Amino acid sequence: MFPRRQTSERNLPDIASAVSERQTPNAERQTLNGNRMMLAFLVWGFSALMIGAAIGPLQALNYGGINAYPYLRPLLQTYYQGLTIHGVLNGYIFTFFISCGLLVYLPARELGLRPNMTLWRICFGVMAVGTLMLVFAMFDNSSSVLWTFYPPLKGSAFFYLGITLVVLGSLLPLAIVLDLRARWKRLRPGEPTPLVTYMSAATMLMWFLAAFGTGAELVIQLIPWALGLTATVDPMIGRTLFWWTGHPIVYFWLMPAYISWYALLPKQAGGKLVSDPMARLTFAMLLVFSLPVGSHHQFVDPGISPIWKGILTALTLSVALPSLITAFTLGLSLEYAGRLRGGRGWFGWFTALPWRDPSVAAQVLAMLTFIFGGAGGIVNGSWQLDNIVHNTTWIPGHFHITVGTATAMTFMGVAFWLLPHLTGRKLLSQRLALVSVWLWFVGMSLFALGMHWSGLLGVPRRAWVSELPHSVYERVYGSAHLPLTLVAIGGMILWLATIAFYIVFVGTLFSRRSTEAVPIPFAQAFGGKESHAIATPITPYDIAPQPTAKGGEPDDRETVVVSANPHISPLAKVLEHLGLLTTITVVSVLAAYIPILWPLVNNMTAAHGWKVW
Ligand code: HEM
Ligand SMILES: [Cu+2]
Repeated sequence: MFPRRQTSERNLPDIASAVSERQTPNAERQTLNGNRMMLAFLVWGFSALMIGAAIGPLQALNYGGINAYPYLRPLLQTYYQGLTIHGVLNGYIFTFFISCGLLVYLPARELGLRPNMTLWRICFGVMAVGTLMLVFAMFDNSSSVLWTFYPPLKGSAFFYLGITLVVLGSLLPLAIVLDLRARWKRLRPGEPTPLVTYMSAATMLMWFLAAFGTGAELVIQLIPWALGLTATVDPMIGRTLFWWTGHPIVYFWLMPAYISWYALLPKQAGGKLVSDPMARLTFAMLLVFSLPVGSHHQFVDPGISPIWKGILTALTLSVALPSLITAFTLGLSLEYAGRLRGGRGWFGWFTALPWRDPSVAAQVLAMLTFIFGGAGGIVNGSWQLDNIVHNTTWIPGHFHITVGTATAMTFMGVAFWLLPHLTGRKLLSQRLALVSVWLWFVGMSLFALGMHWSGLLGVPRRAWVSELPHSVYERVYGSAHLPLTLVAIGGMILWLATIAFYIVFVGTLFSRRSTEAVPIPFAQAFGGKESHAIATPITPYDIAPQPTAKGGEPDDRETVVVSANPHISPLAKVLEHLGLLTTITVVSVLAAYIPILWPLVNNMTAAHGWKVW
């Protein structure tokens, strides 16, 4: 429970984390600020990635023609069982746990307010139970339905119930963040929400609306079917509902990484964020634009009119807009930092960045990789071009430089400061951390190059190609020999990267205690017209002297503080209307999905379940 020693919760509901950190014993401080909870999310998430990333290189070897799976029985029966575990643990469990931690912890610390710990614990508990159910259903080989669980492939009820719990739990941070924001607004009426809290709220609102699609698919279609209450299922409705969620999920993967890039990285690089309103605009646009376009994953599906496929292509390109704003705003923020550090000329600022800091190196390399991911995404999102790459290795090539690097490596970079911050221990080795980051970057670049290239040569994704007799493999895929070899080599390098990373991660949990506290690197926004500047640490704002443990004396406290800028940008003011933005999003989702789903609902197919593994 939350200790009541320092503050009476009844009188001072909102200032728990403002209690002097220096005077509070370490253990207590951790409970006060939710450190332990955040650590639990971090460890659970990275444990999932550890299993998922151990399997990934086997899949890369598969494409290189090397079949490791016969040696892995009875742990893994088939390639598809491993691929389901890899996709689910990396794509859902790793990302969701890190995000549900960060999207509560960072806003709470930014505002200096205590998050609703009960809800946050329930969030962790529900997601953890869901994870265990999924792990059970996947490892007992009852549910090799891949991470998209398209019907009529039929997994066990444990699988669908598990994923339902994980999604339900992942929505609870919305309530926590909105509550934090409302309490802050009561303290500072009329002011715009501080940046990290704004971005977290926009992300969670987006995810909340996104979750309805798959939520409906699971509850209405898949769970009753898996429990035997219904005999058949409609695959097209299932796929459409899945992609309602499945497209915006990429923003649930990405926006937490953007939060770090916008609000923390400029400080770590030694500069400032050059535009706070542009950061808000990006998040507002992502909230509105990412929801209605999910069916662009169904360009080759029957039953969706060509007119819609054309509209979806146009709408999808609109999502490029916030990405371009992000590229320019972050590019300029890094250039500013590089020039402050003495960088000269066209590229001198880039080499002048603090490359020896593994957290900075990880995130800047993640951003670089993401440029290629964005470019490939424009191909995928265009109906005509998608026909060339659809269901080839191009697609996993694409999402390994987006979620698999832009997000994953950013989270790794965040862990390099967050672990010492949460535990008070030193990072095990800066050098090994740097090694893991560069290995991941090089390995993923080779891997992704090979995957994109072999995709253009027609190599299918999700195919146990190494199980073919060698002569057949050579005859069918021989022309893609070079790119498939790159895939396999990239996979091996990624294995080394993973090992290096986990030595640092686990080692840090047990390394020696540090004497210096590691603060959260909240960046200041560039001066002038920005809506808020975040400063840390300065004296807290408008908190009246608080009674302390010793009885009534005001103490000198140290906390993260948001200082208001008198020149509030008009853009930030407009974007403050999150309710309105949410309403616009709801209307546009309905406008997109009612016409797509209506013909499907009026022409239902009844498919029986398949178990093909
Ligand atoms: C250790 C590095 C990794 C390697 C070598 C690797 C390798 C692969 C390969 C070769 C595939 C394609 C399999 C196929 O289409 O048959 C794949 C699929 C996938 N990977 Fe990775 N991966 C790695 C890390 C990651 C990370 C970090 C994430 C996400 C955070 C991720 C998420 C996925 C997902 C969602 C799929 C799709 C599974 C499916 O098609 O059902 N992977 N991976
Ligand atoms: Cu999409």
